[in-house]
Amino acid sequence: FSWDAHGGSLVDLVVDEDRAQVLKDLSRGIPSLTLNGRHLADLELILNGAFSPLRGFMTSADYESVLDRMRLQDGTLWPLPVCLDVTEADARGLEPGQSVALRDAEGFMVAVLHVEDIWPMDKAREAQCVYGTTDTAHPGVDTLFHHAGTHYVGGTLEGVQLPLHFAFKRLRHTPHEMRALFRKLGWRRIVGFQTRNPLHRAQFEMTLRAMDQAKANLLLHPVARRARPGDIDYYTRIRCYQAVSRYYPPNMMLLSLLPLAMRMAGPREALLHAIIRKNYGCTHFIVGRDHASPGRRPDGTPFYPPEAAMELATAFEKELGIGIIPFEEMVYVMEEDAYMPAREVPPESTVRSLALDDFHRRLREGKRVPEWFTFPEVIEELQRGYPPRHKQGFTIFCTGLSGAGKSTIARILYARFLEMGGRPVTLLDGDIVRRNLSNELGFSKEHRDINVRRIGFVASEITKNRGIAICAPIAPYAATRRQIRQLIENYGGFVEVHVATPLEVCESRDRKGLYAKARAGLIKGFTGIDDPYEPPEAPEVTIDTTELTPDEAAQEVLLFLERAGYIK
Ligand code: PPS
Repeated sequence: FSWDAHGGSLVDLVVDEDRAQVLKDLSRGIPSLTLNGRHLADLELILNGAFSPLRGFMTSADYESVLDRMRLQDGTLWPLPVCLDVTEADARGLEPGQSVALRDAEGFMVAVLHVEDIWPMDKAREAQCVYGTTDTAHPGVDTLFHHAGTHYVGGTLEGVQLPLHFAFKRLRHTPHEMRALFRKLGWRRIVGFQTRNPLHRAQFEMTLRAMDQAKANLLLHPVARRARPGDIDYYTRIRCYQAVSRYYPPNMMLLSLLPLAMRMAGPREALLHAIIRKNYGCTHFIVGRDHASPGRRPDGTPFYPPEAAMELATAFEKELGIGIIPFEEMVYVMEEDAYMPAREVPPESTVRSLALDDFHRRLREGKRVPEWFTFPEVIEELQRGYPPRHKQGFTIFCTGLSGAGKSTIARILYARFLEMGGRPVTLLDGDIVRRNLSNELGFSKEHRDINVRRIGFVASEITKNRGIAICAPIAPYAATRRQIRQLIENYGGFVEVHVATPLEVCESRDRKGLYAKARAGLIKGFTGIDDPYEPPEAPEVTIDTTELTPDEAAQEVLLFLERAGYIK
């Protein structure tokens, strides 16, 4: 046990007020980079010392060394790259020796980067070294391939002010603050627990057991970001931790939030998690089966063997200088009405378990959850945050050719939802949107995409606030529709309705006379005539209105919504 930080002393890169003023003056004459959430999370942990001994974003020499041998150039153990990726255009404007202001989305300057190095990324090599795969089903690989720039910029940092957080301020600590608090409380042995899921009874009992084993206090240190799509939103999750905190014996644990951008890199990430906790002053760290797991490949096989993280962390336990405690699997034993380590369950006893997916399904369907599984306050929070489908918001996204019948179906649905009541409803018909949101746009691919993305954004806000958004644009491009689906599914349902009336039928109807004009060459780039329409591959509902009345067509959508549980 020691209060040392990883690789020496604890880093703190936030400068004093005088220097901050110098940097602010300097920033007027130097280029700026706007950082995304993932960059800012890394930046915060570098500046506040959680990533000690790093003093900036890695240079290519450290980066290569980390990829090849999990060590910085000076030999310090370091498992994952911590790099700043930029676009090619930004990279072209930078050169070594220059300073750059790093800003958040609002333009607020967080730090100054003194550039030492700019180099093109070799994404396939990095993916292979860090994640052991180039399969983009891995969320870390997907981020690298699809959401990162083309170049890395390395160099040392001077922090002007830590990135701002407005929520749960009392639960945020830098490593310096955390250590000071431990000292004040007289805590000398502290076991850290990293999590990105709510704490149910099994995890709660496991932490108690780990505390017992290490004779230590607990730092419950959850990640305060959504780690991967589909995770529970972190505000709800943190309210759950606050509720569970009250079940620990008095003065035995602290809850603090970690703004970590998880890579889901399994074993290598487990090492990083241990390093961070050492820097926060923990003496022990719990590593689980499937620690920082990216889930499974589409074929069902795991990306990493379940024990790999545990084995790697234990192998480096000495060098890390933090005790690694295996996550003990706890199960509920009916006869005892208590949790016990799975290994210690007497034969013949009745063990109860509920998979997390089943638990979430029961919540979604509004079914009862057994008391032994979790705490009543946690159920209440999760039910508030994740109401059953008939109380969630959703978006109906009708797509199809002009004249296919999208607007008519949309208008009927609008009226039916208002008649049903219970949720606010908004109709975002093509014409309404073009008049109110997109009146400056034409029909080029670029403009159509902007138009459809605007619709998607508005629909996502409505869905988030548990309303119904009914959209009816042509939306001819599959990739754009996919992006909107991804955005909206974070908040509620996305029901893609392909109004698949064939071109001949749409053209024979020609209610607006536009097909005739397009055929005569008076309108250029008309969808279906001389502009593409990419049909959806797996829409929730497909309707060909050739033989259906508008009411019959709308009924198809309502039947789907009823089957899927969105309306009762
Ligand atoms: S898009 O592609 O989703 O942005 O299109 P959208 O906003 O739905 O607008 C389609 C309506 O605009 C009229 N219009 C055209 N459609 C397709 N191609 C071209 N070049 C074009 N020019 C004008 C047309 O009336 C569409 O209305 P709907 O309601 O689909 O018939």
